[in-house]
Amino acid sequence: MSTLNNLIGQFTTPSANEGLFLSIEGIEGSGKTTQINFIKQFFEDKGYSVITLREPGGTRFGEKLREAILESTSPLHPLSEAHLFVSSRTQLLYEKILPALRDKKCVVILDRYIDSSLAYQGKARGLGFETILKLHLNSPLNILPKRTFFLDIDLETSMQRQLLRGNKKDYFESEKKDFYLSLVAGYREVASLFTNRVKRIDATVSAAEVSELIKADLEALL
Ligand code: T5A
Repeated sequence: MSTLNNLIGQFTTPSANEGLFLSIEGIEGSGKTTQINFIKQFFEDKGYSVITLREPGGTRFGEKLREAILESTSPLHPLSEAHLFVSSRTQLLYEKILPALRDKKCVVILDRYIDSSLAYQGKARGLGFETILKLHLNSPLNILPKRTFFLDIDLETSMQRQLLRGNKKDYFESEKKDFYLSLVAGYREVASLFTNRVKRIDATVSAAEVSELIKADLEALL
C-alpha cells in the first residue's frame, strides 16, 4: 500500500486558477453517458462552458486507436492494451484537455480516464496497479481529475442493461464472467485507494436518483 501511496503522491491536480476536471467511471451499462449529459446541463445552466470527451478516443489519433482496440478480433497482450490506452490518453491531454483547462470557466468531463486502466488492465488483466500508475508518472499523464464519479453496479445489472440495448458486443464486452467480477472488484479497490477524489455512487437505482446524488456532490464541490 505504501508503494502505491507513494506513486499516487507524485500526481497533480489542476490549480484553483484552472478549469474543473471531472471524470466518470464504471463498467459497461453503469450509466456513464446518461450522467455525463446530466452533468453537462448542470454546468451549462450555471454559465460554464463544458467539454465532454471519451476514452479511448476524443482526438483523430485516439479514435483510430479506439477502433484498433475495440474491433480487434485477436487477443492483445495486456501490456499492449495498456500502452494503447495510455497513448490515446496522452494525445487527448495534449490536444484537448490541458488547453481547455487553461480557462477557469471551463469544465472538462471525461467518459473514462486512468481509473479504467487501473480496473481493466491493472486488475482484470492482472498487470497490477503499480504498473499502471508508473506508466502515468510523466507529464502530461500525471494529472488527476478533481472529482471522479464511480457508478457502481453489479454484473447482473450490467448484463441486463446491455441486453436491453442489444448492440453488437465489442472486444471487452465478449469477455467471460470472471473478467467482469474482477473488474467490479478492481473499481472498488480503486475507489478505496483514492478516497478524496473518487466518489462511489450506487448506480443500480434509477438514473434520476443517481443524478441527484451527483448534483449534491457537485454543489458541495463548487
Ligand atoms: N477501456 C477503456 C480499458 O480497458 N482501459 C482504459 O484505459 C479505457 C479508457 C470502452 C472500452 O474500453 C475499455 C473499457 C470499455 O470496455 P466504451 O464503449 O467507451 O468502451 O464504454 P462502455 O462502458 O462500453 O459504454 P456504455 O455505453 O456501455 O456504458 P455507459 O455509458 O456507462 O452506459 P449508458 O449511459 O449508455 O447506459 C446504458 C443503458 O442503461 C440505461 C441507459 O438508458 C442505456 O440504455 N441506464 C439505466 N437504466 C436504469 N437505471 C439507470 N440508473 C440507468 N442508467 C443508464
